[in-house]
Amino acid sequence: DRRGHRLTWQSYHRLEDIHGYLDYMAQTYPDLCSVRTIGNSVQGRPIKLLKISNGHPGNKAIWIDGGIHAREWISPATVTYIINHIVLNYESEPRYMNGVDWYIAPVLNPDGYEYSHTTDRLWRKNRGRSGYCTGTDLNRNFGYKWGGQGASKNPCAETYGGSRAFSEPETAAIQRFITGTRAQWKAYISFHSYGQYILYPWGYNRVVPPDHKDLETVGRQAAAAIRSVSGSSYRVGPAANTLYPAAGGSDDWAKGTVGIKYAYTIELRDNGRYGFVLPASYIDPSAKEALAAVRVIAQAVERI
Ligand code: ING
Ligand code: ZN
Repeated sequence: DRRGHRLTWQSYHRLEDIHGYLDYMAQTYPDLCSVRTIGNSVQGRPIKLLKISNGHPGNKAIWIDGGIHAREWISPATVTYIINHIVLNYESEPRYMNGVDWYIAPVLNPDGYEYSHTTDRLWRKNRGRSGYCTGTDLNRNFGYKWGGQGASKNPCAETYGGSRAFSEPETAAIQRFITGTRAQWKAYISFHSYGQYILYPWGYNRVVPPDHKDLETVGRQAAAAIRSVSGSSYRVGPAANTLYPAAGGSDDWAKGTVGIKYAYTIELRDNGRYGFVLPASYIDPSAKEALAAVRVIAQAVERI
């Protein structure tokens, strides 16, 4: 068994430290935390998820993920920071935070994440082989409007959507877990970088869902909360209109197929100065502002 863990929020860590931390949290706070492997990557690495719950039967469920894209290191660092905050401050948090079953997966693309540490810092996709090229863009591999605009059919492209929806074990694991877990899913938050955006569906096309006003309102409240904790500005809007059209993204699937109301992709820091290679000194401020956004979404979930 594990005494302690090696994770900090002063530097970026390898997968082993992040997974060791999740195991440590489950061992140290067994009444609150449980860890589960929801599947394995192409190369056989576990995809781990921490559930944080007080076990009350009426709880709403919120999904948070990070590390869909290998090079976006600020994402797993932010997601583990959020875990740490929720668990260590559990008793003093308001009901909108502990009336939630949190399902949090910090590294959805463990092979790519490790590859970005060992070999190619700017690797984005997973590590599945497709003929002459390697990697599927996991954020083009989800099954709502799969294969549309902004996803490539060329296996060598950075935005290759895969041979079919959920062709990759990493996305298939998420699909299986979310659709197979009896939970009152109300929010789905996927952390990426960079650019400082709070995006909501649709990504596949320049149209918006019927309740887009609710997503816009909560998104703006989240951006305002971020501004008040750090002064950073985040733009809010539907993904295809605000950034670019991209079919097969996780938030489109969460909303379009599963019906999770508050589905967001949050693009963390920065605005392009460092881009994906954000220095570790930014983990703390970036994670603090992301936590402010998560709080706002949790308050919206409480009101549903
Ligand atoms: N950006 C996202 C990407 O997958 C995105 C933008 C968000 C697309 C939501 C589709 C839906 O391209 C990064 N930085 O990965
Ligand atoms: Zn990304």
